Amino acid sequence: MSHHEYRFTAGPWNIHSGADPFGPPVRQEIPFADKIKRLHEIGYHGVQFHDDDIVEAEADWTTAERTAREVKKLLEEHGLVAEFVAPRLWEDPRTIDGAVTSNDPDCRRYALDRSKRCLDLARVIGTNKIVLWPAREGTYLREAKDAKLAVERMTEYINALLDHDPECLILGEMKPNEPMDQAYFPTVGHFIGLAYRTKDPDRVGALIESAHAILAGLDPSDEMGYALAHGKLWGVHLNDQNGLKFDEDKSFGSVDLRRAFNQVRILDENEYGTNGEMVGFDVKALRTQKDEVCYRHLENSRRTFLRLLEVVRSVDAGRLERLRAERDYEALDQYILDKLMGIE
Ligand code: XUL
Ligand code: MN
Repeated sequence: MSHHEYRFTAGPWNIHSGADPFGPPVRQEIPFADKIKRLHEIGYHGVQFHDDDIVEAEADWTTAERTAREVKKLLEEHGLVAEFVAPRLWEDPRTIDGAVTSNDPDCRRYALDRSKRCLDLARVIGTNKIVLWPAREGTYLREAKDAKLAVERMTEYINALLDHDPECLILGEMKPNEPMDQAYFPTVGHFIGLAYRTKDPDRVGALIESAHAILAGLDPSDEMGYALAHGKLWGVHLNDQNGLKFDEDKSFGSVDLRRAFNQVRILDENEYGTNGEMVGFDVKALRTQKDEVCYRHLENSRRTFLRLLEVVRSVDAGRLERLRAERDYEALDQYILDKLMGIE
């Protein structure tokens, strides 16, 4: 097994002032340039963006291009790169009932135009990856939209993006619910099925978020295994989630260390990262956190990943194989628990 290095990323939204649906901000807003500097200082290599993290969605293209160049320069000053750009298709009034799967053709046109612009922005900032989190591509009630048509519309939309930029890579980030009651593409399997229906399946892959898999009642490392088997795991959003609640975006490993261990294990066994993939953390600071320690969740997630990596790499592969062959899964269970407790 290779012992390659990992490159870590996070988005500017992962450093935030703590407002939630029930209360106002509790920390100072931090200027973008300060976030970038600090991410570098705490061992991060790249930044993930929404299109409007770079420049307002309404800005004309000349302004947008200039601003994206400035942001790229800022990244370069700190030795950072942009990992991907994601069109934020869930805040505009035109996407209230979905962007790609809206019943209204004008709304679908808006979503497509904005996504094409996102591809252009991605190129200026130095990446060919865009991430699609289909936030409102679902329903609150079954009769509101046509579930079969939704798949056709998503396929057409992706085809149009593939045409727009022949070099782009499209990464779907699936989540089963929130803000919608039911999403049309709740898991990575749904999206990969759709990827094969597009005109260039080799350029359509996935980003897997731990919390989203858990919300679907699935194990994140198994979801990663599925995408890896298709050669389509091009991004991750590692975090943690305490059961079926709102999307908590807890620090990686905070709830279930063994579940985190298995994510690191499958990534490392498959040499994730050797093809330019990065380890993204989509984590949120607890609202109780004070200003001076508002990067702790990012520092901790990285630290936990690297510590678990040591544990993963210390697993005795021969012993594991023997226990598998003997089908002594009780002994295997305890071996892993002892590893996690630092006994073995
Ligand atoms: C939503 C989510 C998003 C995406 C990027 O749950 O995870 O932040 O990661 O659009
Ligand atoms: Mn995410």
